[in-house]
Amino acid sequence: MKLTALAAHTPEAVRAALAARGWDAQPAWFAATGIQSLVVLLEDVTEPEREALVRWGAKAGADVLTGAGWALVSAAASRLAPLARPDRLPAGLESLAPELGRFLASYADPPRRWEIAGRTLALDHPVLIGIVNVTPDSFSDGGRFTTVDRAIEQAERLVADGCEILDVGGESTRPGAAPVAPADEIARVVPVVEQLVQRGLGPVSVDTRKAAVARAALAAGAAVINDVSGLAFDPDLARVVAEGGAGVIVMHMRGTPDTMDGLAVYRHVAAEVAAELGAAAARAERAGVARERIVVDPGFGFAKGPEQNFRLLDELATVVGLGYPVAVGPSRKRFLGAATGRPVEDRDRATAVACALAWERGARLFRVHDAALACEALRVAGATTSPVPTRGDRDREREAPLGWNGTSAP
Ligand code: PMM
Repeated sequence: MKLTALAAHTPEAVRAALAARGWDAQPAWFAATGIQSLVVLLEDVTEPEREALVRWGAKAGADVLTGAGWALVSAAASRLAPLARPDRLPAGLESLAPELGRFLASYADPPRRWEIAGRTLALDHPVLIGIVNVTPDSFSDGGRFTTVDRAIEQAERLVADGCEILDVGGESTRPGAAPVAPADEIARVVPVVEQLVQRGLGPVSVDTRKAAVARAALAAGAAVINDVSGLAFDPDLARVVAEGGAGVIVMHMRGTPDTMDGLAVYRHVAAEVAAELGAAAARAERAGVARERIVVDPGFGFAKGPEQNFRLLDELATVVGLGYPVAVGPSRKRFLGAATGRPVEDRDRATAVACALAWERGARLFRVHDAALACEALRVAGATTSPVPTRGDRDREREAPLGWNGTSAP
């Protein structure tokens, strides 16, 4: 007998090994994701639930580590699947099914599209979002692109370098930055949005926390609102997004740019950021924003210190597990300087590496200042993962057996 160790950090190695042995794309993907080992952390677990989990674990061959009120469960996805099915669920674990079902469904069938105003963006490859700052005090552009002409010039370069979306921002979110009145922010942002749309550059996203700015931007042709406050700053913003049929990026932060550094206290940063982001995305859905229009972003650098940013980058799969497409914006941020010793104007290589790592952990959109380096890094990263079978592949393989999570179309 001959032994070969396969890589287990993604289902890719198993999928490729099965494909090399003649399996079709869909069953190979099903099987590879099904035998992938997953670890879920359960909290607010009652004592009877804990006992039921331990009994199930012993029978199912799953590892269960528990303490008062919590359990860590490690098992192949296909072994966890019965816990999400009311008809196969062991007695006493009923409260687990809905959340686990949602997680397993998005794990087996990650979102592949993002609906924004007027179009659908495919997420089967890394999507670059180019930053067009029209603030006089943005920390990394140093205010070089304050006029419309310069913003357009910058946007053209970003598109030429591979950006598919342009993110226009008229308010600096750096700690200590002067607040900008909505009318001033509109005056900065709207002429740039209009020009970008007129020239066919875009789709255009607008980085704002304010409903009035979002409304004006959408009327000018923007397709996405990017809110660094995670819909917490302006209670009307989510409704404006919903009414405008726009896409939204819901970013995680705590407090405001002026108070956030003091709020960077976490016991388990990835789990807490994911929980808070999940609540923000649920707020968007309650306000009428369709799930397909929502992207979440862990908010690197916002209410996080360097170590917390690196933990979050490493544990990004926890945010991906929420089931929304994930955007990241590590571009030129301080934590990259902390690791490399490089000043802000020399962090594009570090940004490109961070983007590639984030792709491998499941991020699909990347907000960057310099697109050329990030694009190259992401082409390499993207080439290491073959896409999940598309609907077309599935139609061709309609005769395939049911998936491990009990659905015929994962
Ligand atoms: N970072 C900044 C501003 N907007 N939006 C999203 N979605 N994600 C981010 O990480 C993010 C953001 C701050 O950086 P900048 O001032 O260089 O644009």
